[in-house]
Amino acid sequence: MKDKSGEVSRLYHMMNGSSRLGKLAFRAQTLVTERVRTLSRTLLEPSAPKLTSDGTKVVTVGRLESQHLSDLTGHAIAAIHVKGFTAADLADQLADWLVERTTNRWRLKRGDLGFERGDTDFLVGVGMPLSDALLSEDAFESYLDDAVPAIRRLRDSTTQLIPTDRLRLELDELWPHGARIGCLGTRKFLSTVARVQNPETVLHEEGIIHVDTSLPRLTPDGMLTVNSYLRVPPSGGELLLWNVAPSAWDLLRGLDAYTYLREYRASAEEQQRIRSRLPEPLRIKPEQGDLILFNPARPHSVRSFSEGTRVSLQAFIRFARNQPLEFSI
Ligand SMILES: O=C(O)CCC(=O)C(=O)O
Ligand SMILES: [Fe+2]
Repeated sequence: MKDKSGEVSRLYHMMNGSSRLGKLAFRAQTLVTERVRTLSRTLLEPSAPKLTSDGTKVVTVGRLESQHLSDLTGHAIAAIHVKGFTAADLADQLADWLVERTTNRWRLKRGDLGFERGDTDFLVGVGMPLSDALLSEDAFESYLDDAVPAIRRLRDSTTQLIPTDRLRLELDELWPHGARIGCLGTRKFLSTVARVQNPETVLHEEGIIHVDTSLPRLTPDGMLTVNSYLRVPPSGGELLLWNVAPSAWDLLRGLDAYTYLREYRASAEEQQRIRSRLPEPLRIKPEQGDLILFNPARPHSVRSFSEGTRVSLQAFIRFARNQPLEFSI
């Protein structure tokens, strides 16, 4: 451990509840989680009310503009689908390079059994996903140590501008306060992870419905997820996105479902229970080279496919009023 008394240690312990402040936060979170768990058991019963759609749509465009970003961060639209963001030859080149280097598997929660390494939706070619980085302080150190080398390995695999970098440049131009990579002190976060999915790595036909932010709501400050699709299967592999959330009434009724969703519940039964509380999802079919941005506080999943490979670069981007966009953990 390099930095026991430093910022990494503080952040890690804050997130995992071992500093005094962290312990308090952790205890409060545990109490709320327990309360919500009790509610979940009742509210996820078949008679519980469904969440309703807020009517927001996917906007399909040829180029990203400022208006699209303000509509997305203002929750006026559900997603931005940018067609042909990455040229096919570059997408192929990066996908080949990534498929060769793919090693790790993600961890997912399976019922009450806790996190397991094993059958999960994604394999990882570059960078460490947050779920792995937060397993231990050493893992978090390795995540930070490897953040810049990892993106440089990907960048060095081609002479062209990789989609992660192009997106960062465009966001810097489009967002009033610019865009940058988030950091902890002087150490940068990772600006993308690479994901490789094969038919056998996708757990359920309709994927695992989940949310990626701890806040069970859409707020003026929040997070976006962005995916660059480098290779897609001939059929299947759609992104399913549930445009539920903004009304206070929906939030109250939906709190149970959101907590459940945040826990990446992967058993077929749990997925079915979540699905039964949601309306029909929006179905987005990415093609090679497309880029899709949406708020991962909205439930989403990736549909299964029976042949081919699905290779994508994914990043989380935090947004807040009067602040730069930040590529983040
Ligand atoms: O691969 C995708 O289409 C979406 C992946 C996902 O879960 C996310 O971006 O948060
Ligand atoms: Fe996600």
